[in-house]
Amino acid sequence: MTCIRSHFVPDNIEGIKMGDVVYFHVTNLEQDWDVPHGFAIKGANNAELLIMPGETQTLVWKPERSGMFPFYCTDFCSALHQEMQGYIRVSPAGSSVPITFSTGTNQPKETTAK
Ligand SMILES: [Cu+2]
Repeated sequence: MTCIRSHFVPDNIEGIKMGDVVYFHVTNLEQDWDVPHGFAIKGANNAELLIMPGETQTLVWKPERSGMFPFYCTDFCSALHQEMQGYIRVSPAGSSVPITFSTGTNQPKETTAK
């Protein structure tokens, strides 16, 4: 995943299933040295990331229930900081929902499922 003012790419993710361990590798693409971004998942038990420009950090997450989880920037980055967010949908274990992700729409354009 990448982040730059003021969005994450991708910002809609589904196909994660209960029991999965999810690794978010988040890269801050900012060119200005003083614009860190944060990354947190609502309800997660781990702390958020603080990612400096040019840096990549990893957050490991194990969902504790199925459903929708917002994720969001935790470091004020611009006037549009509050819009810097997205959604992850976690499906029940064993479901057949393929991994899909998209940006700025809920219509998946890309998929890793074949
Ligand atoms: Cu922000």
